[in-house]
Amino acid sequence: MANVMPMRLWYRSSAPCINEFMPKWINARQAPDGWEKWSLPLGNGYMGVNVFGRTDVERIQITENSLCNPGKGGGLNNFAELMLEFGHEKTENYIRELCLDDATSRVKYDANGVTYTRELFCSYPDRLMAIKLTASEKGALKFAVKPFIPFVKESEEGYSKRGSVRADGNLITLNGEMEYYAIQFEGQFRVETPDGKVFARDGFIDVCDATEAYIYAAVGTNYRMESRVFTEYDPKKKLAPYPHPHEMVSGLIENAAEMGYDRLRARHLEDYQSLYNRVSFYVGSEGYDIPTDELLERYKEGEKLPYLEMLYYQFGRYLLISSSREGALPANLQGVWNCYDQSPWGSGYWHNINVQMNYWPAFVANLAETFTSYADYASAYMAQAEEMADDYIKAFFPEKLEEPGRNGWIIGTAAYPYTITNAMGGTIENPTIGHSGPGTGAFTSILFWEWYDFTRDDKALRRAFPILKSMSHFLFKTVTDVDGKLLAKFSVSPEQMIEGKWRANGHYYHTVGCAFDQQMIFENHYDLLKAAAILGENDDPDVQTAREQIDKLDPVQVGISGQIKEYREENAYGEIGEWPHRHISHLVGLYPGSCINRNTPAWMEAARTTLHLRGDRSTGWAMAHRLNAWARAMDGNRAYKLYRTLLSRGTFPNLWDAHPPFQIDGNFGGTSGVSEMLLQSQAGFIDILPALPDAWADGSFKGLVARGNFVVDAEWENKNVRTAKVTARVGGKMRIRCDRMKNPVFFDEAGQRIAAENNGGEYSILMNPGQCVILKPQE
Ligand code: FUC
Repeated sequence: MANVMPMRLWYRSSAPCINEFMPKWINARQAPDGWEKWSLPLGNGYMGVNVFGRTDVERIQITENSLCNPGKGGGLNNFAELMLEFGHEKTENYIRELCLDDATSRVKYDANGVTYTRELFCSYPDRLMAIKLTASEKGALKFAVKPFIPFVKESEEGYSKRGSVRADGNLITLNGEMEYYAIQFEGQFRVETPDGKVFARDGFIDVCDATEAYIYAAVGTNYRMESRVFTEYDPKKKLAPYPHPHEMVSGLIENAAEMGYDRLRARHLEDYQSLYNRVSFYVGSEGYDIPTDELLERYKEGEKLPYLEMLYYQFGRYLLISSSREGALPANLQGVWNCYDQSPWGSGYWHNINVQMNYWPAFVANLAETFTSYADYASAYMAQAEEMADDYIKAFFPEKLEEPGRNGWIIGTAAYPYTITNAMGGTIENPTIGHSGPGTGAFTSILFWEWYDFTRDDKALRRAFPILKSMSHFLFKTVTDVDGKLLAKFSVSPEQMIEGKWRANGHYYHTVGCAFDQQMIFENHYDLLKAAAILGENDDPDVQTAREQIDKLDPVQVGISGQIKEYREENAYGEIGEWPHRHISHLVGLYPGSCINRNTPAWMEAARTTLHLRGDRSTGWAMAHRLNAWARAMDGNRAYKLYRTLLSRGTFPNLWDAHPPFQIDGNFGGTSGVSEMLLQSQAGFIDILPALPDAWADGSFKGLVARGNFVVDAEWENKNVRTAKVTARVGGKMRIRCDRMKNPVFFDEAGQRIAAENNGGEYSILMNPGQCVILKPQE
């Protein structure tokens, strides 16, 4: 099922590139506006590519997520810069685009009476980037292919980066070593032209007299996403057993040359579209013919431009497919895109909201496969996470310490491809600097339950169960009996500060039983109980303890302002901490958790009050979290307002989310928020259009997924659902509410009526795998 209309970001000028083309200009943390705000991202999980679309010297920047250099507190490094020198200064009819329908970037312009085109994509099945270049006149294509290694540092002790670039025939090989983790890296660029000439020079290749040319690029390092990388504490030895990437990269490049561009492209399309095409979303076409930067500007002025709203939604799905694929590292804080020497926050996997938000759209927006890379990452770090739980319990609850490896697992805020950190965000020796409580682990494990709940895949359940169980086992130890309640001790609501003026002079507030930790512990135990019931593990000792403890967690308390209390000791809203804080950690039970739902009306009301009091304006991802929360609070117009705010105040012209700086979490949170407006299922039934705004009075969606692995389509007019369709991927009891359809009647595909049980507007039907039912209002 294709989208109702083409989805593309497009511009009439190239991305700016200031002081370009010398490695020395890309200074650490210097904001290279062109890259962050204007370049267009491609990716296949294994590599990320930013295309500038320039005509004088094209800049194509390449990222590989394992090339980390933790020197000076940073993390991910820029892998390579590929320059294509055309020398076309004066051009006409310029256009560049990123088409989401085929995950392809294109550049087209006229220079000297010739039309030049470029087409670029990153293929997951063939693990490479491919570029096709053409000229409208025979032999008019002439350019130099010049890759370089940015941020080479020969002399920085302990943190050096060395490398060289060699051209031979039609192949350029770039390789080197980054000292800290002894990372060996290699990239290859192969140039092909059916009718032109290719000359290898000193580190680059000249192409001339061509009408058509192709470049294939593949990159790799000796990194492996395996346990030993995390449990080996000597950075130099982490990658010691793994082979140099040369053979792997050579294999990819040879395969590319053998296949040729058209086959590579067909394989790319087949792979990409098998994921992307599953979902369509339509609420109006206005804005389609406006360049994306102008579209965003006009949107900020308040124009109604639904095309941008659809585009941003699908862009989030596109980015997830492009940055999170099985076999590669998961999507980090910037997905798989980084041009810096020291990337912001090290491009880490930040676990007090950011990395979880990356995966919030995965299940509902029909991309469950993208979660596999995070699940595999978790399998790799789990042994270290268990060691850290041992240390943590030893330091804080020595009386509860069990044998090593028997204390559950823990994850703190900061995590990277090579190491994770403990739950306080600080060190065991100095826990006072921590800023996020033990709930961060359960904030993570919730994704594993959702993975199963949305897919109903036994394999996912078998992976989720031990993760939930071991997390509960750890959490049992972190709670203390206080007047009959079990409260997390050393509890911290992520990043909330007290005293001083905001960050200046302030410090993190440490307490007992804050809402964040209590709600997350509750959700983990609850998910464990559901998983255990399915697997017949009800008698497991941890499951029994979770059952005993769950009712004593008291996850939601309402204060005198009618708010959900962030802290038990708080009376009125905002008494403790920054009242407009970006984190809304006391609402994690509303989203992504589900203990606050439409069956708990008093809590729901308190959640709304809290959202009002907290305010809408915040950083990129924080607005996205509010959007999801308002959708769960079933206020469509307010959710829509948040979506508009996110787009207007937290989005760069290339539609990347602006924390600022660029963080990809807000993109993903935006996509999940819109999905939540359209479809929810956390309260035990499928809820169609639970938060539909007036602005989307007419529209349709196809392919969203509800828990139970039911795929849902709907069409509506004047906010009334005209027809909806539910397809059972795995079958089972389907429960549904569709308050926007009067007296729904159920049909099979042949138009035969199907009986449904009606329980106060909640209908249920037992469905077979593959079966579909269609809902229509009674005539
Ligand atoms: C969390 C947030 C910050 C930032 C950082 C990467 O700690 O509180 O705002 O997004 O992650």
